[in-house]
Amino acid sequence: MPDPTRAPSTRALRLGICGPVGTGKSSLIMTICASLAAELEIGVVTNDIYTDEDARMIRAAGVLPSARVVAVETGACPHTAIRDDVTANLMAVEDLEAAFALDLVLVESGGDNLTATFSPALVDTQIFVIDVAGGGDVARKGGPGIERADLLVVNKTDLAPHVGVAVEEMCADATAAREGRPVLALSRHDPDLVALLLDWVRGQVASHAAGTLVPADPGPMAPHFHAETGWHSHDDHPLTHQH
Ligand SMILES: Nc1nc2c(ncn2[C@@H]2O[C@H](COP(=O)(O)OP(=O)(O)O)[C@@H](O)[C@H]2O)c(=O)[nH]1
Ligand SMILES: [Mg+2]
Repeated sequence: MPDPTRAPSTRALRLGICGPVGTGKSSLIMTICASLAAELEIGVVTNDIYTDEDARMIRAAGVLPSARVVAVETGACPHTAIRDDVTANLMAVEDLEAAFALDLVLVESGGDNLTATFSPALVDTQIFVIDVAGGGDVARKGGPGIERADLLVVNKTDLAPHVGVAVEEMCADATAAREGRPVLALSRHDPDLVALLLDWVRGQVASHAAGTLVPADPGPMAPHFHAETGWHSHDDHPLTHQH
């Protein structure tokens, strides 16, 4: 239900791309840029633990002018930079928006595990990416991103026959976990599936511009373990936990 008190937005849509390492987040960003750069003004913020590897890869792909791709180095706790203390990411997004008249800023999360999600203070909408190579049971394992991200992408469907995964079953599991939220099977090698992704992105940009997009928080990540400090959760105040 659109919120009638929300004014149409004049800033870019901020779209977060989250999910485990290697599931295809940077590739998905490059696909969106390559396909939509003619119709939308796009910028990208990447998060890497120690390097600017993802930003360099996206710049090297030549899908955007280099200055529109900015890297945030997160240190050893990449989920904190997208969830608890989003300052560095927000500054990177706002700098891009100030430098270029953008319609869309894509924020890629740092390589992390199944449990990390973006704060609604940083992004307006978010995609969680899993892939068939991670195993057919990943969707059943749940977590805030799989269950409540605005879109769940089940990626690399072209690999399914090689890794013995039934894509339909995996998507059905995901759909059951998501209470009606959308699930998209995707392969960058399948233009029909890529077209569905692009339509979803266009729809989000349009409803953001119209002021009808209401950011939904998937919720905090589950309690988890760091070797140095042991178990902690991210539902506490950002300043009260240390890594
Ligand atoms: N077969 C296949 N490989 C893909 C697809 N998308 C990405 N990849 C590959 O998966 C690997 C990891 O991709 P990347 O985008 O760097 O993942 P990220 O760590 O989530 O950003 C790379 O070798 C990509 O070429 C896809 O749709 N199909
Ligand atoms: Mg990446």
